[in-house]
Amino acid sequence: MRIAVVIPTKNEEATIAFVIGCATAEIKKLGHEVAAVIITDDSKDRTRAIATGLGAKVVIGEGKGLGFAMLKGLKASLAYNPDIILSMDGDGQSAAGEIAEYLAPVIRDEADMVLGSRFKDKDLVKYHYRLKNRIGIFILVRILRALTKLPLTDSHGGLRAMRPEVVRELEMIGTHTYVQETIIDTREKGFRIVEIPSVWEARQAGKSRVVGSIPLYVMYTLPVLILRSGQHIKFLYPLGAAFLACAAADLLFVFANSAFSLSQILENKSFNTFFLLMSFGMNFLFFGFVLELINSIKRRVDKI
Ligand SMILES: Nc1nc2c(ncn2[C@@H]2O[C@H](COP(=O)(O)OP(=O)(O)OP(=O)(O)O)[C@@H](O)[C@H]2O)c(=O)[nH]1
Ligand SMILES: [Mg+2]
Repeated sequence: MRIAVVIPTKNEEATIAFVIGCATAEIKKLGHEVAAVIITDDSKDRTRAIATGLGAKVVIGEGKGLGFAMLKGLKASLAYNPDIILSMDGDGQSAAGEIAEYLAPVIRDEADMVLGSRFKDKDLVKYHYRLKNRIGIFILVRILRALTKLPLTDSHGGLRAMRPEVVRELEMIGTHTYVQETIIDTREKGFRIVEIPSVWEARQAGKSRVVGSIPLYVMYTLPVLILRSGQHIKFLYPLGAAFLACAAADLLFVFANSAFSLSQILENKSFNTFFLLMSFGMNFLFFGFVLELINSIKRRVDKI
């Protein structure tokens, strides 16, 4: 089989040679051909130079987030006509020795995408995993379970295997939502997803590039997750309509209490509340409308 490996990197000069070396050696040891190693890169250090020297193709990530970079890298891997595409973090946290276990469900035709879970068995995380990360994963997993109806136990495993069909059809809305949107999109399109237990080593060097700031991460991911859940239709429109109805009621109240005299209406304090309620109502409706517009564009792109 021909296996392509796509590795996202942001300043991983300390580990990239090790990661490329381990992945290619493992794939060859299993009797497969390495179709290509692709670095989807947003680095200011020597990561690109090192990867190029080792024969990897470098796809520039353009600094628009991991999601954008990965989508570009995965699509680029299709040019090498691989039978299976692996994605693997560039910081050495994923164990290349597990590659066979990721390929197996695809080769046995039991899965189209194989995800790794660091929480499916005990003691898979080999270092002190911070509480704030655990809480974040706990929340994200619950959201993903609700959206996909899959019994997932992790959202952020660093190693994945995918059929090229999955990658060919993959489209994402967000630029920072690679881990979540790939699962949601793959599931929506009817592909089979399997989760296997997977070891998670400590970062070999540097520090986390993805979750630098939790508020920023939430800002990037929350609208995309609301959009993909369809909750904007369920909640934003009714919420907007409810606020507008309250605004209308408030206005009637103001009119009735001011004997329909313009000067008294303007002096009535409840008149300010009317503007507040109306502004909330319009904002909820507008946000819902924009999200639905993005959703309909995505559906059209998916069809194409
Ligand atoms: N091209 C590109 N790669 C990125 C970006 N952000 C992170 N990466 C890479 O994506 C991989 C995962 O990022 P990490 O920061 O290690 O995320 P994490 O593993 O969830 O966090 P830690 O457990 O703290 O390492 C690493 O190989 C990063 O170099 C980005 O914006 N662009
Ligand atoms: Mg990492």
